[in-house]
Amino acid sequence: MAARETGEAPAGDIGLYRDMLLIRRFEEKAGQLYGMGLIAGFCHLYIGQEAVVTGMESAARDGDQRITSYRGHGHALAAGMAPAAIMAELLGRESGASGGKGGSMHLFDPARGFWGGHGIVGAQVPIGAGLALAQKQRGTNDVTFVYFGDAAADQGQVAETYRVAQALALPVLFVIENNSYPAGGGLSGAGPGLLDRAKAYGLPVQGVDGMDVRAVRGVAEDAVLHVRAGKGPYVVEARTYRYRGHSMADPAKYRTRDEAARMRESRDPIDSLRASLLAEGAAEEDALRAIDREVKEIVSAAADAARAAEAPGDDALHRHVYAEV
Ligand SMILES: Cc1ncc(C[n+]2csc(CCOP(=O)(O)OP(=O)(O)O)c2C)c(N)n1
Ligand SMILES: [Mg+2]
Repeated sequence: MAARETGEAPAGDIGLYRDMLLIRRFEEKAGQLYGMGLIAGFCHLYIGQEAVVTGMESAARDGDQRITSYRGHGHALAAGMAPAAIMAELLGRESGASGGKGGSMHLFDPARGFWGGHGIVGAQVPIGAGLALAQKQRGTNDVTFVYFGDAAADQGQVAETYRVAQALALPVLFVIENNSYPAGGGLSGAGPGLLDRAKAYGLPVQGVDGMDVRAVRGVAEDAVLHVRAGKGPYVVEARTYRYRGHSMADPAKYRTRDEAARMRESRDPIDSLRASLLAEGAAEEDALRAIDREVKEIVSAAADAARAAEAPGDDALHRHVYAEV
């Protein structure tokens, strides 16, 4: 986990619980603000998938880099970006992570190794390999985490990136977040399995239950060990599920309401961990309630600050157009 602006999370499994809950509450609030007309443009929520980025990031350290798709609020939070800076960006405010000019799909924070937020499906995959190439050339042992969806995994540029990453032994960890759905359609995944395709290029692969944060952490630790040791790329496929539509504009008519409700009731990553922690005596109900309250306060404060903040002024139009030298 990179240095964070939300205070240190508790260590171990309780930290995983807090990190997932922060993403869940943040996304619920973003959904509300979108419904109130305060967020313009696209907004893709990560609700249901929290265990993937939380488990993966638990194996990261300072200096590691990460890059993801447009469904990236949770990744930005897990990278340690301030919830207030992310929320302000969603609302197009000057205090936002990208100065209010990027919006939900274009969050960036190079100081925390967070390189977006990309709206072109799959584009982050070769860019991520480029980040890893830079790390290798600098002689660090840092890892680049590259997150992408099941539909993105169908793209030719992903196959090309596997090939180059393997040939150059790049320090890159590819994480396929298989939430079973491409945008507004049915199940993806025709043809060879997503991991078989990577195996064909000689990359080591591992599948994992993406609704079980402890399982994801275990696989992340093995994968990071491999990549950090200079042995080249690694691919993880986390099988997960998104509860909401593809974006806020998607009523998700291609599946029954029951399907999402069943998943939420039986497989929810946060409820499952909460139940395990209590059953194992690893946490007290009161302590978990205190975390719930703390997280809610962080998210409410971020939303209040974003609503009160200013939009960028006209002068901002001319900034960030050309590199300043
Ligand atoms: C190159 C490109 N093609 C099509 C689109 C439209 N589009 C946006 S999201 C999406 C589906 C991506 O699904 P997946 O990779 O599974 O990621 P998820 O949204 O499920 O996280 C599509 C086709 C796009 N943004 N870019
Ligand atoms: Mg998908």
